Amino acid sequence: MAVDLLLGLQWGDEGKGKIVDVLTKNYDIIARFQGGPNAGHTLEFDGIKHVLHTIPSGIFHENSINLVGNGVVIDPVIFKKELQNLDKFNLDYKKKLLISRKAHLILPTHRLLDAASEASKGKAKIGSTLKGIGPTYMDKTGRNGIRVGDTELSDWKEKYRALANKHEAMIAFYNVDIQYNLEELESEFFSAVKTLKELTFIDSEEYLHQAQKAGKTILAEGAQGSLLDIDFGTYPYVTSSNTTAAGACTGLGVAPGKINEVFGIFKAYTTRVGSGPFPTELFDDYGKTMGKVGNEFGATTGRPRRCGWLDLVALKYAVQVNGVTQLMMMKGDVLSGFDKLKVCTAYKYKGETITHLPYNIEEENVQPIYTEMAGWKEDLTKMNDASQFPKALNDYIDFLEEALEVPIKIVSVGPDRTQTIHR
Ligand code: 2SA
Ligand code: MG
Repeated sequence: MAVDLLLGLQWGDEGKGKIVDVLTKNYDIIARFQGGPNAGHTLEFDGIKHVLHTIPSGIFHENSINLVGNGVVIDPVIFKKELQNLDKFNLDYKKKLLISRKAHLILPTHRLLDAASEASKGKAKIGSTLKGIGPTYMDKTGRNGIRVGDTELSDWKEKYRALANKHEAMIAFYNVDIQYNLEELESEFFSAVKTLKELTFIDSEEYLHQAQKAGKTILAEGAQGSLLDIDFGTYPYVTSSNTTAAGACTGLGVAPGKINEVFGIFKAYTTRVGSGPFPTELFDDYGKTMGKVGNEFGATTGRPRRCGWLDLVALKYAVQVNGVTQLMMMKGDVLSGFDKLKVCTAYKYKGETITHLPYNIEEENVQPIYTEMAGWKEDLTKMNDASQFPKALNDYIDFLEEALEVPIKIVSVGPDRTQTIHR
């Protein structure tokens, strides 16, 4: 049986959580393959809004198994809080949540190192979520990390101590003002590890292999977005994992040939939270309206998101890198009432017009070239069939489909599960 992938095609916050939740009923297993508590996946149903960080977005569906894969980094402290938030839903999550032994742990000192690194960079800071993501992946690739499976070994606390001591020396080396009480942080950490150990740890690649053999359906849920990919994103203003399709292979142990559909999620406009280049960013009333109507605040940190027009050059790049087979457009409803819409279809780059994403998309290098389109006035949020769409919205969708050469199969017209229109 095949594995389907669901990925964000921009700088994150495209609405992946909502779509996973909508699609979950079709899958036996939902698996996260990268990122960690930097993610904020928002789900809304039955009048309740819920934000997940590390736990896969299938947790609210009765029959799906939710797997945290080897490519994910887990902060036991945040994970424990996420579990506590689930308590009110009366889910039997212990049966539905599996953790890969090979997933790496975020230690309290990883979070401190993240803060120290950001503080040392001054204006050049990445604008990280300060969840310790970068330092944890650094220890993973540097072969110093502590994995979930280590906590089952008798000597893991010694390994922990050695690594935390090294981190403390590194924090001192940064020579920035970071206040902390490690004893307190550690007692919270070890108590949270205990809670984590109440869940089932598995050799997840073997589990997924057997599940595929048994004909189970699997959806791999990405976090952040393609333009934050460590290799293909706007480096160094990226996250520290592979957010693109290839990340699902390494983050779950799924063979490339087993990947079937690649669902690419994008917003009808663009947002970015944190630092880094953003060619179509708006500083005018159009951008402010997107932020306000779209409620564009980080789901994890509460930071306001930067907003701008849709960038087709960047989106096309993401479609190609991921091999997207179906597109899903989110938040078209936010654009209702705009007198005009603009879509970036090319860049002016070193005096030339280009339609691919160049090495450096800093402001001084690229200027967006726009195609202007008519806006629509109609409120989309109560619509339940594509036949009700206004002409201007259909024109917008057709224009994008033609440029991206992939069909837009879902148009979301509001945050709720039910506000999802299939085409
Ligand atoms: P990090 O913490 O090391 O991964 O940060 C590196 C960059 O990646 C960006 N990043 C994100 N961008 C959008 N959404 C993310 N998740 C949260 C959300 C973010 C929030 O869903 O809203 O609440 O602020 C996310 N996670 C990481 C980050 O902004 C840096 O640019
Ligand atoms: Mg988010």
